[in-house]
Amino acid sequence: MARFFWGAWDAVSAATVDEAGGEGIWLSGLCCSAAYGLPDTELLGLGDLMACLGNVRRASRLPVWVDCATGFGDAANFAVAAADLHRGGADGVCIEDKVFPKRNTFSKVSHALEDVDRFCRKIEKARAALRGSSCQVIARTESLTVGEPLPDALRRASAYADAGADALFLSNPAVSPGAAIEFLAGWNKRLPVILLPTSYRLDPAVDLDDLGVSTVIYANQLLRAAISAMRQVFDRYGEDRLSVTDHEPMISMAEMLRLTDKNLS
Ligand code: SPV
Ligand code: MG
Repeated sequence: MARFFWGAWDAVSAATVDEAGGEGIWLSGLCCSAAYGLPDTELLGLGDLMACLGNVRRASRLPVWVDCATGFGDAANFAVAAADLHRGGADGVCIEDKVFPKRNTFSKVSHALEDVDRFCRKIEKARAALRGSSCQVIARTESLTVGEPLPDALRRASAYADAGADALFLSNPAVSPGAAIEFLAGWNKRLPVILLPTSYRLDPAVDLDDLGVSTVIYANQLLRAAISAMRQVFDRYGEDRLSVTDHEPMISMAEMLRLTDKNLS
């Protein structure tokens, strides 16, 4: 059965996923960067990401996959980062096949894809650094994002499987899942596939297991929803400055303390 992971960036978002029955956590580069006031362009350092991971780990024992963007440099750097992140509680480390500094998949700025061999070295080195552990090396291809034809995405996916990746993350910022479904039909299920329906909606009639989809990630919906909820408070405040003590649209103080004080006893 395909599992559903949710993007989190701190202990509160992780606890929310955990309590709602999420099956895993995606430590989102976009959300962690946003929490630091940074754009999603790899300005967030390994130490910052480790701090986010530590906070998430305080709140949840769910599997956590860490979004490592392009992997902190070359293959040797990524191998060190992968081992550190695993020691810090990561169950998976994901790298994407763009050149540093990457831009968010949905950015209008043009993206360049990494050379296939260079990217495969990153996978190999990280796999070697994590040998003996169950931590997964997840290879993310941005081939569809940059508008490469389907055979390019399939060729890259095969090369990443040969290099030892444990799963393939298929990025696709389209409004329809068509290209992702076409990819899955052409892929030989050598690796489980991870989908991100951020801009497209998956058809409930589609059998994800049959297509070889192991995981669906809602990568940044919770942060976007949280911002939306904060804005609603300000909308009400705009209409009535005294309305903000109405507790109905927000969790109670008792509930807030339950979340923060869980580890006190
Ligand atoms: C993230 O949340 O950091 C992701 C997903 O990588 S996306 O920004 O939608 O590409
Ligand atoms: Mg990201």
